[in-house]
Amino acid sequence: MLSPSQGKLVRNGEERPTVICIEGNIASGKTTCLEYFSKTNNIEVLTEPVAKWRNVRGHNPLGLMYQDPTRWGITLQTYVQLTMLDRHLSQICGPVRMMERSIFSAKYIFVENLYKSGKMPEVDFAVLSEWFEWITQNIALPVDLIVYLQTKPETCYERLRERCREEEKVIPMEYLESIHQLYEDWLIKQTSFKVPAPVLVISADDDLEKMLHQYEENKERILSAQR
Ligand code: DGT
Repeated sequence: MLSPSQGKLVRNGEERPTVICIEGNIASGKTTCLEYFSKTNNIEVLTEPVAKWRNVRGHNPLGLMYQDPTRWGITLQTYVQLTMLDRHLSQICGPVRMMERSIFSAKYIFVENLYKSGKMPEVDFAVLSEWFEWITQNIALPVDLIVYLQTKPETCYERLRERCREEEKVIPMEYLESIHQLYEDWLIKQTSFKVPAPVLVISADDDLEKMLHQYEENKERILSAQR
């Protein structure tokens, strides 16, 4: 259905670009993966709108959420949902779009984690879920492939310590373990939520050089958006 040289998919007679989402735990190496592919011709790379989450009209909902998730979880997640929707719907410049995470992982991983860990009040979860369901039932958000960077939570913990992002200093190992488990249930066991596209799993515990080699090896498979 897709020719890598052309990149365009034809579905229901309609030609549209291919959309690939890079998923994985916090500090799993998504940015490195996106940087690698940004050097390839004809790929549009969209990173997560983290800068916006750290500064919306002078406020930092990401930092607030880490300080007091029960109070600020809904605030961050509402904004994450909006900014991810905006990313999904923005005009695609080129035959292939590669984006960091998705509106799906924001809900299935992060909202779910806040709720399951008892840090999000039920009413906040209900309102976010209503929004999410309305969006996904009324707006087409096509995804053709999910690339899951599978890491041990310990690897992410080490990388987090090294990069030292101010807001993330409070993240404990248990948080990364919960996010990891939610990702595994969603994308590997496929027992929790609907998976919107085929999943390509790349083991991402290795150092930078080996990871770049893996991306090189998987490039064609990824760009042809088939398992
Ligand atoms: P990378 O390149 O794999 O190291 O990716 P990062 O760590 O730069 O980017 P990422 O997506 O893991 O997350 C940036 C920060 O935003 C991190 O502290 C986790 C947080 N975050 C991302 N999405 C959500 C979300 O939907 N809800 C919550 N609560 N936090 C989120």
